[in-house]
Amino acid sequence: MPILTGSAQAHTNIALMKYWGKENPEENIPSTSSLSLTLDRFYSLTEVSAGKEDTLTINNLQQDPARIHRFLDFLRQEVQDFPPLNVISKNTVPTAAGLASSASAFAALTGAVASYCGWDYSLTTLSRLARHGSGSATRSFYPDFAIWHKGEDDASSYAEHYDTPDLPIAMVICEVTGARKKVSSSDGMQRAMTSPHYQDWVNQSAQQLTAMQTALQAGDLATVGQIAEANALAMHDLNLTATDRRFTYFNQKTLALLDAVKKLRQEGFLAYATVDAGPNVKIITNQEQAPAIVDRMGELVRQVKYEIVGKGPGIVINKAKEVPLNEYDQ
Ligand code: 2P0
Repeated sequence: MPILTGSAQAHTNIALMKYWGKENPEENIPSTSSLSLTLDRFYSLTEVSAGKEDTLTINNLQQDPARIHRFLDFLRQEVQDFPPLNVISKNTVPTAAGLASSASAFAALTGAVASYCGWDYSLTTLSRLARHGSGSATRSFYPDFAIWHKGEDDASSYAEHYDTPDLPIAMVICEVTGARKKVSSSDGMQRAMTSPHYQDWVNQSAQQLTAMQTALQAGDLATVGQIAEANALAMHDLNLTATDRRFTYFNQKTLALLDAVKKLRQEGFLAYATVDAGPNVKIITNQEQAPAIVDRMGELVRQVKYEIVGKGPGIVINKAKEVPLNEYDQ
């Protein structure tokens, strides 16, 4: 007997303007709009088919399905009922090490369910739905740049493609450790919101977003990098100055990498840093300089894995297909 499978592939994204704080935690509505670059190298390829209960397998390992189960139940109530699903995912993103694995994971899962159920929704609708699984997933539906409009309610908080002239942007991922992060993004954001600097962050972020959009339209990658670095450091300042359980994602290597990026700039490189919910640093640069940056960073900070990434594609949602049971590899 054949079984019906739905599948989708979504690439991860790195925010140049961060999402860090929720105006409405129940609905995952953020306090700020954010803007990201979709990456070419890291993605989630997810397949779903009916099972006895919701299960999750990532890279051939069974995982706790609690979080995807909550999200699938949300979709069942919000959109349409569907049976319990076996979710099988291939994930090339270092999981939970601050490389935003939940972004590609929840975008691909939303796409796979849409494929399975035959939903013919727009990407903005799927982006809005994916927001309930993970905020950063809203941005993983689009190629190149995406902007997540914070909105003010469920209907208005979703991401869309952000069109720019063809920019030679590249990133150098400086991977310090593949270890799981200690403070989840949701918990980190909750703590960050207790910082006395929080309202300033929200106000400044709106101004930075406008300036970033101007720089992107002008193809001015130095200004894009400058704003992204300032925005990321302000985000991490919130964690350090939280009045409720202050913390940091930085470790010694993170600090060494940030220093090295500054040094590279003094040496004339186009190099600006951004850091997410983990110790890894991502250097914003252009395609031409990226290989020399890898070489120079390798001299300055050792025992770090350097990888060049570029602009990535939008989500691919496959048509559901019938697979003979004996070919179906679980
Ligand atoms: C971002 N991050 O804009 C920010 C910057 C990490 C640092 O979005 O609670 O896993 O699931 O909505 O999407 C990571 O947070 O958080 C994230 P939830 P998510 O990329």
